[in-house]
Amino acid sequence: MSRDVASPLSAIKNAEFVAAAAALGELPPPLAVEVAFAGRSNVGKSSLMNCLLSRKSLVRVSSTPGCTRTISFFAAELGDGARLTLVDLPGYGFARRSKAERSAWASLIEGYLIGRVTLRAVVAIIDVRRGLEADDRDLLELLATPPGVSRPPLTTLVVATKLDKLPLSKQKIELERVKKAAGLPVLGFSAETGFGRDPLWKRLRAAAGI
Ligand SMILES: Nc1nc2c(ncn2[C@@H]2O[C@H](COP(=O)(O)OP(=O)(O)OP(=O)(O)O)[C@@H](O)[C@H]2O)c(=O)[nH]1
Ligand SMILES: [Mg+2]
Repeated sequence: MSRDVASPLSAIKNAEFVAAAAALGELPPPLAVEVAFAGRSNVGKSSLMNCLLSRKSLVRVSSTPGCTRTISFFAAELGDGARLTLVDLPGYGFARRSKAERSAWASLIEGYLIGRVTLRAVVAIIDVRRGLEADDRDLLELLATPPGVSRPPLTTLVVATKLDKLPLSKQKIELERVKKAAGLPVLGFSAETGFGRDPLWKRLRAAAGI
């Protein structure tokens, strides 16, 4: 597995933190087109975003599950001047928190996904070694429900990450398994090696219309 060479369409001219919101009332005004990154705690959401943004640690990465507790917004300017906001969502399915805390999280994520007018795509991130789990199915179902606001159709991109953790001989088989379970195309990814970065940018740009 070799690192993809960044094309001008996925080169990053600038990337910066914009805002973090712990409640729906704290969301920044919906001014730029957004793509959001969702998945179970510790699946590798923040790492994948750093990889896309060609930054080591702009988005906070932690070995402690449930580290990302806010919705965080990052503005990116690409090689050709196109602009896109990347949104890091809190991880779901972290059992060690209280029920009340978990339901507050769920309503924050759901409120954002259903109500954000500038949202164009959601990357549903799956750990390729674990496959599609109940929480992931819930997310895919939520993404397929009509939004509460008027906006162009949302694109769901299923990405199976941590591909580097599987031997080459298993990668294709496991990707196929995730694809079958999700009923959607699946992109393989590794934040460790950068595998899948360019194809994902291509899909994100198409979904965002940039
Ligand atoms: N080998 C390998 N490790 C990864 C990859 N992506 C993430 N990790 C590791 O997995 C752990 C969790 O990564 P994060 O990016 O913080 O995951 P997250 O989904 O943002 O986690 P929360 O914000 O807590 O929900 C870290 O130790 C990362 O270094 C990958 O593609 N390959
Ligand atoms: Mg995170």
